[in-house]
Amino acid sequence: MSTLREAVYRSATLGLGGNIGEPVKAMAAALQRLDGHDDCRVTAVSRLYRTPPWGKTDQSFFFNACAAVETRLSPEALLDVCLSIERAMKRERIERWGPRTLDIDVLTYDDVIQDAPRLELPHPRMTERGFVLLPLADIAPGLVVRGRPVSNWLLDADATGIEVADESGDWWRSA
Ligand code: PH2
Ligand code: MG
Ligand code: MG
Repeated sequence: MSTLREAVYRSATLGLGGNIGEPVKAMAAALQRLDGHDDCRVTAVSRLYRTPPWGKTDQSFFFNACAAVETRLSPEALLDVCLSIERAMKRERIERWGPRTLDIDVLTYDDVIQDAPRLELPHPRMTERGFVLLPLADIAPGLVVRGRPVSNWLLDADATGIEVADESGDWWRSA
């Protein structure tokens, strides 16, 4: 029996976003693929948000959402699955913080804190971004990140211009 099969399921959260092509379709397809993965299941998906671009502001609005998954993959293997899904969705990325078809970030993995160059956990900028905290608060308001619950970080976050684009947590099953 392989170690992979014996591993217990761990909880992780993911942030999804995109602003070129058909980002909602790409995000939905990505979540369906993750849910269909042998070592991964999607346990909750936030509402869908339309968000002003952050960092580099002269680009289109983004769509953003967050998901909770249970996985028996290691953090790095989960990241690899996310990156391969990004590639499969023909991700195009020209510059840092610039337009992209699909971005999937591993936000948290259990209570793992690591500073590894490939994957920093928790995601280093998640606690300052409204486009991450608002959707994450839909599905995990009590999740403690860097000593504070997500709902509490949200109080300090700038949510200007962020709108709910789809009220249901089911948008990803049909898109
Ligand atoms: N992602 C970025 C940079 N800026 N802005 C919004 N609104 N949403 C994003 O997902 C986003 C961003 C880099 O990953
Ligand atoms: Mg990102
Ligand atoms: Mg990314």
